[in-house]
Amino acid sequence: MMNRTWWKEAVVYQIYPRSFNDSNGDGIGDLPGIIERLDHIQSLGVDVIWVCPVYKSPNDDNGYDISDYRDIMNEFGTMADFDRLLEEVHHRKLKLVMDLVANHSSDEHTWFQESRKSTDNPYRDYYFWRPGKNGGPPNNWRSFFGGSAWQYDETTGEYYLHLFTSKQVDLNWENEKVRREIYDIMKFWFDKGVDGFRMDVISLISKQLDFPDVREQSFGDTIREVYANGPRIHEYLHEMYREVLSHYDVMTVGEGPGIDLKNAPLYVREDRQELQTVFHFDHMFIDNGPDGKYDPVPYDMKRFKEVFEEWDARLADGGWGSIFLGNHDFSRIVSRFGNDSLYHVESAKLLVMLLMTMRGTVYIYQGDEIGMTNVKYPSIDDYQDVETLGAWKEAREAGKDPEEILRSIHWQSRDNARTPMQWNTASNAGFSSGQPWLKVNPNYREINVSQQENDPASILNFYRRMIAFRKDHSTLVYGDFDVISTESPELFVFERKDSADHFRIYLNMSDFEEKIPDKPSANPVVYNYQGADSPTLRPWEGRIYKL
Ligand code: ISL
Ligand code: CA
Repeated sequence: MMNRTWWKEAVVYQIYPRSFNDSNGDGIGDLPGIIERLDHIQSLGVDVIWVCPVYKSPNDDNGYDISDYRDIMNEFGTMADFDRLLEEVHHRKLKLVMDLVANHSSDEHTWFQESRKSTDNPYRDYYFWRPGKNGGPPNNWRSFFGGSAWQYDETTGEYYLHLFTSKQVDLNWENEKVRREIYDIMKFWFDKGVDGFRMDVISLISKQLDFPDVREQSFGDTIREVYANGPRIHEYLHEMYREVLSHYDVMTVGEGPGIDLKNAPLYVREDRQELQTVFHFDHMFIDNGPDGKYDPVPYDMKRFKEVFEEWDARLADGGWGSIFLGNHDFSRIVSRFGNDSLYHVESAKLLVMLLMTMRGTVYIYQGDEIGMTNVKYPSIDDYQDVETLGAWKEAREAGKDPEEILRSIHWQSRDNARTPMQWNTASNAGFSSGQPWLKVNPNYREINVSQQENDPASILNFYRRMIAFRKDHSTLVYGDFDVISTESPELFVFERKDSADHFRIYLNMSDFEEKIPDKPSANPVVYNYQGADSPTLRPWEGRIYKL
């Protein structure tokens, strides 16, 4: 019998603060803006809010480059605003989870400002400094965002390591003082009453200290084999648990490039006392081609189903899964996994049926509750995301056709998920009275919260119903998950069952009709079309039967 906890049962709503709601007209979402919209979040029936980084930051990567872990980003407000947010969230019986970015700090953090001064500075060893080799960097490691992972620094004539941008400097966890600093920061926020952390690229914190050159292989393999899952990772996570986490009733979810089926239990099995859950990306990288994310190949739905099946089985006896289809780093779910033109409403509803019937803690990302879609900016100049701009630069240098690169950016850019939240039909979608930092998606006139609010058939109201349905049936949280094999790759059929209930879920993830194999005689209890007694599933039709 699985032990039951609040964080296993939680439905989490993820906020990207910069794009959520701007309260003062400077074009940037902020903390008072979030407070203004808490009623909306509460109305969904979710339990937890996860906010992407809100700490002081020069915003080279929108807050994932922190210059002061105990202060709030100027554009987002003040610590008083944060305290009020936390209070308002708790007042509504919701919980607040923050983003802990501890693999790297900003180069503008005082630790790094000190560290770069001299080779014998007390902070030198907070980061990885190495001499160059043969007139170049210490090894051939590439950054996630393109180019070398090493930056030369003139003051001392050495290079420092940065797996992301050169303003995101990798912290040296080998140094016990660094680990203490991070643990103290965690305690600072827990003592304020914060309810947990999503831990950014936590799989990367332990480095291979001999910094071996990587061989010719895909970047994904390099991450898994060289950058992630380093020699001391589990020692550090266990120490963090002992020193900090074990003293609080909080939730933890480690973000993990390079976390795979094989090593995941080492991170999350309860007896290991490390993390409660992780985000893996096996279903998110299926369409990456040989040259990675910006070289996409068609999505393989057979593989998609397998990933959910394998991961559930792997974590069934020890550990706990995370269920998500998108976040601030990926395309919009209805554009990527659904059909955002012909079957916009149907497929958006089907996707929330999928999310709310899987085993694991469920995450929904801002805007998905109204079916926000990808954006197609006409020019590269409209894009802001460092990953997108890095991919553009590399592809241009490799001589690729600009039109072709732009097409893959339309499909894959992280900015797809970062366009301002579409609240209503007012200018800038009601997000801001000023010029938004990133252009709004022009489809806000058709897709927005206020238009869906009072339409009982809207995506928004279907999200509310689906979330409530999950909350009413603990079988959907804890029950066994069994995939039923089908001939059609696009037909996803599975059952959830325990002693209380037995559900069979049919999801037609295609633009075509599908015959329902083994159709139950009773009527479905949830469905996303009007009327659901036909023997075939219409395009993107989903049905939940109680057996
Ligand atoms: O975004 C990705 C794929 O497009 C991932 O490879 C991503 O870069 C990786 O999962 C790490 O993401 C996290 O850390 C980054 C930050 O840019 C992302 O926003 C964050 O989610 C560096 O802090
Ligand atoms: Ca603002």
